[in-house]
Amino acid sequence: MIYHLLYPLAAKISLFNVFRYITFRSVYALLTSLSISILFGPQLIEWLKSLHCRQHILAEVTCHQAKEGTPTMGGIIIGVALVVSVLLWADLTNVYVWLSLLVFIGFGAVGFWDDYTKIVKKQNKGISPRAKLAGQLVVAVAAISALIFQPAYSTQLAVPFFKHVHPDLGLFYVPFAVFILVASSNAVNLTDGLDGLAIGPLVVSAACFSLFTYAAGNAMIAQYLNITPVPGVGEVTVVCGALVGAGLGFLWFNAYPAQVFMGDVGSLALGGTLGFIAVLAKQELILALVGGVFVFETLSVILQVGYFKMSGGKRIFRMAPLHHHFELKGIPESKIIIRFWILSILMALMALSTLKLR
Ligand code: 57M
Repeated sequence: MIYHLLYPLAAKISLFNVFRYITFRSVYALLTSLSISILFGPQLIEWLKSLHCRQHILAEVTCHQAKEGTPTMGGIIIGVALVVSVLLWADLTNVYVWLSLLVFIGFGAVGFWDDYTKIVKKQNKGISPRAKLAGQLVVAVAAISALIFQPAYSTQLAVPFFKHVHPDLGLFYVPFAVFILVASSNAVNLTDGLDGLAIGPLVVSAACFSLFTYAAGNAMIAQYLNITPVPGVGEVTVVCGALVGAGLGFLWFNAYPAQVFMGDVGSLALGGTLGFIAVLAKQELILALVGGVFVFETLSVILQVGYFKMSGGKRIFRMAPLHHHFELKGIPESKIIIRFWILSILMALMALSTLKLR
């Protein structure tokens, strides 16, 4: 709204020209969402406490017993900060901006449904995995179907390292992209098991994708870097900026020892949105490197469950997802978290370097 209100004034006062720039608005989107989540975070935590939205810790998770009763569903503050900031700073005539917000809200609604069933209705297991997956599929299919009908959007796939390989998946792009959104949503959810473990790499990934969306949306940069141009997607950089700010603001309270957890309302929404931004930027495959921490965590579960079934009860890790393995080895929680953050930064830098390795 600020963009729509103030940029037209540039015709009279040249200073307002600054609102034209995606970079400027992305930085202010970041600062706005950061301020909202830090300023309103304490109120939200008190509100969640008053509604008894508190995490129950299973008895077998001995090293987490001190966390019993920590308020959860803090992802709501990320959502509020993100939506307000994007509405203020983005060009609201841009369809990709709206689709990104709708993906966040859609996946967030599925997570909210699960949290509500678990925490408010006290049904310990929440909604069934099948219902959760069905909800995620509905949101993902709707978003990707809307996306491929955009005239400027191509169903070609960019393959990292190979600048001339762009297979056109045609209609098969829909199931492929839907898989990315759902997998990314669940991977962030699995990772969200230690204080700041999911939101740290999420902020790093969103920052990294802000560069990819900016580059894809700028014809000259896209041509120079030999990446698929997506006219209009540069505006999603504002969404990435708002995500980084909202995530950092949430981390303020979720940092070890956490005052609040994000809940599925946060983890499913953030993961789905990250996947969608990778699809928008036409960097679908590189997401596996940018979000490498989420991939390792998910692979550890797949390997653990697969090996457990095949070997008749043996395990590869002491416990999956991977962060539990390190905890059970006696590594302090804060050390595991910071090491995962370091890995995440390294992998994001490697992903950015692929822009020149083609
Ligand atoms: C949700 N939820 C956290 C919090 C957070 C198939 C199987 C691997 C599934 C997996 C699972 O259920 N994962 C999804 C993980 C939970 O956090 C809540 O959930 C939200 C995210 N959805 O926002 O509201 C607990 O995580 C801890 N936590 C923090 N700080 C945070 O900032 O410390 C979360 C956020 C919280 C808190 O303790 O209560 C979770 O871990 O449950 N299941 C598992 O991860 C289980 N693993 C397992 O069973 N492994 C088996 C097999 C099946 C692979 C094995 O290795 O043999 C673990 N879950 C728990 N304890 N709770 C086992 C140990």
